[in-house]
Amino acid sequence: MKLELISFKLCPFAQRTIILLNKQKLDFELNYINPMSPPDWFKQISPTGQVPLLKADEKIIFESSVITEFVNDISKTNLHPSDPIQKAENRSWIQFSSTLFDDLFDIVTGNEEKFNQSKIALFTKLAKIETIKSETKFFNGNDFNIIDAAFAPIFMRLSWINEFTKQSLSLDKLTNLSAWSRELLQLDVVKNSVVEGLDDAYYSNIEAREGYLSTLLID
Ligand SMILES: N[C@@H](CCC(=O)N[C@@H](CS)C(=O)NCC(=O)O)C(=O)O
Repeated sequence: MKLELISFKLCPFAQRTIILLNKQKLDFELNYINPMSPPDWFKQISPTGQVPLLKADEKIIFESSVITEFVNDISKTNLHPSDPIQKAENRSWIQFSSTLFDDLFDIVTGNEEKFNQSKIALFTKLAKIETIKSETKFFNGNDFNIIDAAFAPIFMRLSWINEFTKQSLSLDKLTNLSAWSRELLQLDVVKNSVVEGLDDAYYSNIEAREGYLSTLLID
């Protein structure tokens, strides 16, 4: 099957799908667009106007959680729990994790008041995940699963923000999440899921947004 992923370099949702495609060692063509000014051909094939979008032969598959499950379905190794309850729980938390990006967007773009509100919202959610995350290496144990691919992009962005500021979004008090984040961010499959220099691009993005977070940047 011919796979082509349409992505955007800064997109955390697309990053999830790249992690899974690489983890499953599938061949795919990777093409970048800017979804804020999409080319006409993309508008014609994308129902939502959003990336990631996967072309599987001529079929169009969209929504990162659907793409990652599809990638898993066509692979030899299963990276989802086989127990239906555990699989459903994983799917619930994957969906929950997507809402963290809304808070992160407001943290990056908002004024001081919005920043503080969104930081509370983000950490309230993270605290909930902390209580259900066991002390195992990855979410479900010692093996990397789809849910790990779903969370890695948020941890990558939090670690960049902490590096660029004086730990303004530190995970230190959330010990299970800190350990999980460290495990994920050292994996090649996670490191190689973004283009080189994306951390600098993310720094520039924070600066360009001119929100409160940009005032916390250290050079
Ligand atoms: N629920 C979607 C969210 C994807 C998404 O928000 N993509 C952003 C880029 S990171 C996008 O394409 N934005 C353009 C738009 O919404 O028009 C998924 O999980 O795939």
